[in-house]
Amino acid sequence: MPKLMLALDVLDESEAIKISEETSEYVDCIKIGYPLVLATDLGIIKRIKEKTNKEVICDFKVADIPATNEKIARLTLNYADGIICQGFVGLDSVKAIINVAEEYKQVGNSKKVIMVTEMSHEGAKSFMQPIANEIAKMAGKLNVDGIVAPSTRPTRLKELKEIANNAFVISPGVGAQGGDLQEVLKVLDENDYVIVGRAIYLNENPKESAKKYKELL
Ligand code: O7E
Repeated sequence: MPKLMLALDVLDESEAIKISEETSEYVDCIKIGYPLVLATDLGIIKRIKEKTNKEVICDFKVADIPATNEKIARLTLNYADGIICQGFVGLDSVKAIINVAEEYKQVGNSKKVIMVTEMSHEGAKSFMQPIANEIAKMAGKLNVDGIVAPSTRPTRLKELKEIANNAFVISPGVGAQGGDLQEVLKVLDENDYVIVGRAIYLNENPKESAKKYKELL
């Protein structure tokens, strides 16, 4: 059974804390990205971790030259348990992030590097999909911890998971984006994560919604 990752894309700190505390019984990991960090500050990652005791992954989809990726990774991993980066920028840019994560590992602090292959929205078919298999191959070569692949396209999810076979998969698209959870469950295993955002945090009862997803998983 895959794990449940909450995409905490709300814009208000008290709401973020309330939802993450209410749902923490059913959520395995929390993903925090630009919406919440820009609405508050980077320290929100630490505050949510303290309130929930959950693993927090930071989703900045980092996509810059190696020197800049390194700076972003250093600042982010000071707070987060893992970082999400884009793979299309190439091997050297992703390697710069892996190097920072390895520095943390050397002092006994394990940090995950997760790389996007193909995104879940319609527009990803234009430019990302044609190169996504190559990006997934690079995930294997670089030995990243995880990849991001779409729940909106279970066939592609399966292909990308098979190509990057040493990496776990975190997969968005179930819930508000209409992905078919039953099809996704045929592909993912216990090392992987289903990401759910709006279907939980916009529900009038986020706790009940998180419980429902946890049970379905
Ligand atoms: O559609 P929702 O509300 O369930 O939220 C999905 C979350 O996953 C949201 O934070 C969005 O930014 C993110 N996401 C996608 O929806 N599609 C992708 O292809 C990639 C991501 C993402 O988070 O990438 C890193 C995991």
